Amino acid sequence: MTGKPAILVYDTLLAHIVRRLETHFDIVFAKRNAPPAISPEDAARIRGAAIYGRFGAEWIDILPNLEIISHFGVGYDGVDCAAAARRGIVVTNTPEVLNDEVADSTLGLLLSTIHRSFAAENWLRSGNWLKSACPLAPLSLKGRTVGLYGLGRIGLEIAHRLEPFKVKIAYHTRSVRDDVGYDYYPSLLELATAVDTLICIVPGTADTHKSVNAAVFSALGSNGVFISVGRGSSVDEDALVTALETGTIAAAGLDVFYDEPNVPERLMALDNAVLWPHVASATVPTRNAMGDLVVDNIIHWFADGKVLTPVPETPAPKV
Ligand code: A2R
Repeated sequence: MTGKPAILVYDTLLAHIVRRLETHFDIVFAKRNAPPAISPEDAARIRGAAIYGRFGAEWIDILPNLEIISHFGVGYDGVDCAAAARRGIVVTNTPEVLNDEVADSTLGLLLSTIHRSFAAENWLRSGNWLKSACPLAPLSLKGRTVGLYGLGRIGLEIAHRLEPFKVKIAYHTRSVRDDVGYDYYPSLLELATAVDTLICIVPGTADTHKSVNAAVFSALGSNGVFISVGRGSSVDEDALVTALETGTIAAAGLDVFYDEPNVPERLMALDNAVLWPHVASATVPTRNAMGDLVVDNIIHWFADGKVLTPVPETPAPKV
């Protein structure tokens, strides 16, 4: 193959990424969230893909010369890594550069859920303050025990930010960390039983699928607060809505959902839920940093056959 490598790029990808890619590569735009529609000529010349969310066998199978899938985002559960691995295609993601932003946002979501700051602001903007004082928030962060379901790169940053709030911190992962002093629970259910605040920051995998379920909410209890910032697929959303409707738990703050961007009407109707449109990393500086990693992985791959951040399912030489 001669000339610049051709890169498939989802049409809704950050402009910053497209601008940088355009200076090194030929770009073939593809519609995101739609069945693949691409000419056989383009399919044959594409050697890389800059994408996010779903990128399954329907794409991988029709791109015979694909070498690298550079995923925008740390969670790459939408990429069919098994299909990529079978073909020797390298998959990369964007870890680390979003840790601080997501951890900051998580604390914001937790405080907003507990203090109901959205309701207080609505109260002011609706002119209600002129008539009476804003109702008290029913919950407080003070004295809580916060359980982290997931204590990886992002989870640890969340834990560090929780420390100054003087809450107790505990966690559940599959393996105990020897570098933290937080209480470890060998199962999610045991963690939920021990805490009154649960933060979900595990990846979306077959093991975590709908793992935050009715039993977990019941264990969390009527003073319980649930915060979800990992993947919506980890939560049994029907069970969550029921738990919020019936007072099985007190409140929830959600940045991720099972079937984004579709949010169940029952959830929308609840005033004890804070709902964010998957924006925990969504600031210009952080999204640009993630975008730079997407581009740099592709540049390195075509320059010297190495990448910065391969996912474990498709090991590759590292820069
Ligand atoms: O289980 P471990 O020891 O591998 O700990 C990881 C934990 N984790 C799990 N915990 C319990 N049951 C599971 N089945 C399970 N699977 C994984 O989640 C580790 O503590 C954490 C994942 O950490 P990292 O791989 O460093 O991911 P990072 O960068 O913190 O991002 C977490 C997720 C992404 O995958 C996206 O879905 C989302 O946050 O943005």
